[in-house]
Amino acid sequence: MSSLENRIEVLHADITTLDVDAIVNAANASLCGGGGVDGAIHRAAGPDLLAHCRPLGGSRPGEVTFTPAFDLPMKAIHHAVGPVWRGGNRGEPDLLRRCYLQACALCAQHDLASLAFPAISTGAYRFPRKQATRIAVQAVREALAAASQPARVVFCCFSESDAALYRTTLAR
Ligand code: AR6
Repeated sequence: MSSLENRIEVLHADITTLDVDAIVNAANASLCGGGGVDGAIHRAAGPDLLAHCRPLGGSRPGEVTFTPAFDLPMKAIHHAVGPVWRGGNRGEPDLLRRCYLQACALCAQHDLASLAFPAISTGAYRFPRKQATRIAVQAVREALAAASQPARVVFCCFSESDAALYRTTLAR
């Protein structure tokens, strides 16, 4: 297996356009779509995704739900419900960390070689970006060290400043 850092990549892109086996959605607890990256993923995956998600009955912060990707070219979507930032003393860091760990664990379960993450909770859910990035990098490093799948993880950033923050954090 190649070294840990060779298995991690930072891209500035729309996550729906990536060539990976699975993408992570920054979903809400309803799993029925919303704005931000969730809206973009539901639009690109088509109405069958919502039809599939509705009967699932929702999810909870820190949990990740596996679905097919429907009209998207990936094999799967991992719907992570990140925590809403409420000051940081309500378990937000641990809930965010669990999203990253569980999304990686689903790749091991389903034999998916590559996984792309958006910056979960850092948009509408207002998690501070620097802290969220540190948590994301640390959790992904831990998951990659423990398993051969996913072989490759992409941190998919929607702005160049987010991508720079990930690169700096990874360089530490
Ligand atoms: N590709 C990659 N990243 C994106 C894309 C995209 N197409 N679009 C936005 N981002 P957010 P949250 C980035 O708000 O904070 C939704 O309404 C964005 O710039 O999408 O976890 C859900 O339904 C930011 O860096 O997710 C929930 O109700 C990051 O994705 C709520 O928002 C996350 O921003 C979840 O809030």
